[in-house]
Amino acid sequence: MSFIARFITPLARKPTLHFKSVRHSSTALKEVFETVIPEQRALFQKVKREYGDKSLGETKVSQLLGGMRGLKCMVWKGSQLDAYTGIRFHGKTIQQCQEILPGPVGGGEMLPEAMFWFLLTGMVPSEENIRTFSAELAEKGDLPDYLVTLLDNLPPTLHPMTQIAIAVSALNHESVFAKLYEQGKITKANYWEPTFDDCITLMAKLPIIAAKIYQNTYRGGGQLPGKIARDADWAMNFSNLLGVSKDADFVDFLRLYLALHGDHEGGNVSAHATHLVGSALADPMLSYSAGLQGLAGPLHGLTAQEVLRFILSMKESMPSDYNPDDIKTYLWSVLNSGHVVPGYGHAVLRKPDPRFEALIKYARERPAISEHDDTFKLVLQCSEIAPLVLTEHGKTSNPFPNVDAASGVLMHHFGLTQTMFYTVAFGVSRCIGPLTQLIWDRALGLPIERPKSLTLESVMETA
Ligand code: HAX
Repeated sequence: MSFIARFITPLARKPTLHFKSVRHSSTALKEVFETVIPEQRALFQKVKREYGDKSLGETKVSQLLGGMRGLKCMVWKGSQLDAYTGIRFHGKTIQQCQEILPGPVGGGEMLPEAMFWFLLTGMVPSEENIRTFSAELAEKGDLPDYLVTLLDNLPPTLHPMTQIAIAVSALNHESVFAKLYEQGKITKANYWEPTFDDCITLMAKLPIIAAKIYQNTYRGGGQLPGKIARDADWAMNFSNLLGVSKDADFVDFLRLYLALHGDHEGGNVSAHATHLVGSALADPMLSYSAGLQGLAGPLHGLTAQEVLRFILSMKESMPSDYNPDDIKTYLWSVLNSGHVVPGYGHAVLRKPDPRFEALIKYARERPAISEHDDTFKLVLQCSEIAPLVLTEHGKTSNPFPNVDAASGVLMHHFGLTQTMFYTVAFGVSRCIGPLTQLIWDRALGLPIERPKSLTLESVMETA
């Protein structure tokens, strides 16, 4: 069993527990989380003490030169990725999470805030826990005036990802952790508490930040079309604030989308960047702003915007009665021009991304998408043909679709057509994994990250 698996398993193996909510859910969540800390701190010390001298395998020069692929160098509590079976959240598959995590009142997809709770504690929240947690997120969901002014003064031509990174950075004005640290009022043993509070504040305000960016960039600014409702869940409030679709399916799509994109273990750029910056005790807002800036890279989250453009331009360049050969020809033209096929490939996965499959399943269950949306049909066909072309091309380690291959086309279906906004929606979701981990980083007292770099000359000498 790997080091990380040993670390995670005791929590994952626990029977799923249900906690009764108290007055305030994030207070309840904080209390539940506090109960888990001693056991996990003890486990951390045990692993450190008993396994500290053990080897997790050698570091190859190819890893040092190749983006640290496969290098085991980080603890991540909530999820772990397997190249073939895909992501597991505390040992649970996406489908199992969909079965056990609470959805909205009246039924629907699992709620992303339930995923937050589950990732943080390893326990399944009760419906009541989640209703009050959603209510607290709503309560804390408004923007301070200075942030409204700041966003209103950014040029609408500024990429929406830059806008969200700026806004999240500026939100550090609200950071309780930063204030208490500066005043010398906290010690290592309780760093996690204000970190927890900041993470909830940040999560609560991300939907309105994103909606404000959408409003300013695409609608000329002014009042948002909707208001935050205390009885609405996190995704529903996001949907209301955006005001792009009244279709109930859109809200449910958002719930699934936000829950699925939240965490993908620790090594991906947005998660690792948040963790790295947080390791210097930067507050959660600054840390997550760094994560968002990594998410804005075209090989990572920005692919969300690239995929739809690519699909639309494929559609445009083919005859209306296109056949599979036309798709192949288009894919080859992309590859031959030296570009990557966006939405395909993965640094770790070696099979179709289960998040892609979950989104496709969602769409297949809705005839308005699966039977009547031509762009979606093209995405589906492409997901069958592109792996063959990429395999023939011969470079890609994983020719299968990743999560971004499906997300954009579904947003497009619901009328969210501004592709540059897609990664912002990803950024609203991605807070879930990195922030829950940041709380654990502080609870476990993880040290500042400082891996070793080598010059090429010293690589040759050492190796
Ligand atoms: N199209 C064309 N070529 C591809 C490819 C694709 N979709 N995926 C990988 N390759 C190429 C790489 O560019 C690389 O070529 P060079 O040797 O010339 O540099 C070669 O195949 C080997 O790469 P790899 O080992 O398969 O993949 P990496 O681990 O280096 O990179 C990436 C993983 C996801 C960055 C890569 O597959 C890619 O660029 N995919 C397209 C962009 C994309 O979909 N990104 C989103 C990934 C999921 C995510 O993070 N979402 O947020």
